[in-house]
Amino acid sequence: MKNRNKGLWDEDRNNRRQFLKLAGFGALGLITGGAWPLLNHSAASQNPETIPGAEFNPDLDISLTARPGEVSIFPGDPTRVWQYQALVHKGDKTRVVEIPSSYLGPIIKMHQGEKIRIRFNNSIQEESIVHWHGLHVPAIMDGHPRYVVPQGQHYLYEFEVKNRAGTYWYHPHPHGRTGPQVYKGLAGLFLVSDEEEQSLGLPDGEYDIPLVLQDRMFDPDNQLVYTSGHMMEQMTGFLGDWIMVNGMPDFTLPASTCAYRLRLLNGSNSRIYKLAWKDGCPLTIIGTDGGLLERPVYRRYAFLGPGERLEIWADFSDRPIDFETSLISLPFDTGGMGGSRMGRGMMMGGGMGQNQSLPNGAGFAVFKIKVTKQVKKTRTLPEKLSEIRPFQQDEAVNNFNPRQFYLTMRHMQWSINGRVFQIEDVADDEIVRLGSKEIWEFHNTGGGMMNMMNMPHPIHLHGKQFRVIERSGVRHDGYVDEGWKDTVLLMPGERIKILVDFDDYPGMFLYHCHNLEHEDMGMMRNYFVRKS
Ligand SMILES: [Cu+2]
Repeated sequence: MKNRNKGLWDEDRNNRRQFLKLAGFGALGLITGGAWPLLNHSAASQNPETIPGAEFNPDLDISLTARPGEVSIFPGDPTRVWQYQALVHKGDKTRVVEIPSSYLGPIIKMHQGEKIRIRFNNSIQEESIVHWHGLHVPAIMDGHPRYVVPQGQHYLYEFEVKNRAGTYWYHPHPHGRTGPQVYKGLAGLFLVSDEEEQSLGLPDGEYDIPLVLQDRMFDPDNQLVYTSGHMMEQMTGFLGDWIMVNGMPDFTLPASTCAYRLRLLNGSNSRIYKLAWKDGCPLTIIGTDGGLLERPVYRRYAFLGPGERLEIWADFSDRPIDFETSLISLPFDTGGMGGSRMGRGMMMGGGMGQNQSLPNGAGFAVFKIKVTKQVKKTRTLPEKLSEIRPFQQDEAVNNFNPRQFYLTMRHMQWSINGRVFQIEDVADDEIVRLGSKEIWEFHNTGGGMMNMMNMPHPIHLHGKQFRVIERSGVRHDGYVDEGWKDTVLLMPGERIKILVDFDDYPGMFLYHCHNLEHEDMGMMRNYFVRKS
């Protein structure tokens, strides 16, 4: 079966390449099993120069299938989920790491400069496409919703991993259905290493722990409940009452008496975590979305919005056996709806539904760490982690006139500059020039209605890592804006200026709120990187 499939794949690929060549396109991004439904609006914007051609020779060649499955999460009935499942066709099999008994997809591990081919197969009953969150890839490889493929069809990804070492991830990106698809289990980590990182001697192997934080809700039969049918729930975003770590409830990390690198991803649909150690010790933060910071930073607590990552150095070398601690999420005020301050269902006739049983901003334990093993392994936290060039704000072509984006509610719909997502729509003020650096300023102005509609929005840019140059209107601390970012959390009233370098890869990319229910509602727009 496997071989037969592979044969079909190769044949299909060759046919399509041939077809595209005839059609005047240099290479292939999309494979469909039958017709070519997306040619009209996808191939036309492909740029042959930025797409690997037929000579593409991957270091790792895998299939990644989204399909229905079952996992045992609680005693009793297994939970029906959707999962990514991988099969290695070529390359080192240890680069694809399954998380045992988790709905999460496998962890894909790549080194900077390596090439990867991913044959995405869609075996769920609705359209889907995969986005590589944080990775710097050509537009056609980025998983834009216009490239969705229906059940039974495929999409071929081929790209070189250009990113710095860091914790990236992948998840579906079909318009209007990202929230439910991620919620059902479709997500996985994509870890990148590079030489700079490897020279540091950071904790590795069993001391390098990925931790995907998500919240879920279950019915009495252990089945996932997704409560976003109600408009108010769509407005706030889904909030579950079970905190899952790597797909498991009540998670405890058994630790040894040594230093750990904890890689945290907020893979929740809309929950924000205000992370802290239970004992009040500061967090030692060594990395964010786009990899290691220049130097470790220390915070009493740190926000982690949906889509964001934080890497923490945690050293248990002077702890006794049986020592226990927890990473907790502290209570905080979200400044309006969906917050801990606002009563559940207040003014909304109780219509907020059950998803407010653990509101955004509530405090809870995320996971426990228990020291169970004595080891002699001394690691010293490096004083310097990486080389990060200070940003030069005046290099931006619009230094004195940043591009403005207002996050507002319009006709009971979240929008950006009053616009909602249209699959092909790019406004004049959403076109940037290839090779330019720009400052983009986002304003979380709120939704009016006496601040009832004020909500945090984690803003994510596709295809790019950027630098945060200024955050204002701030009523919270605990942001980690250092280093390279692809997602930034804006609390109500806040403004953020970021510096983006559109140095390569022309074409259409997305920017959007990573509260997945907001995104599905249309709080997402295209931006277009134009050549010349
Ligand atoms: Cu939002």
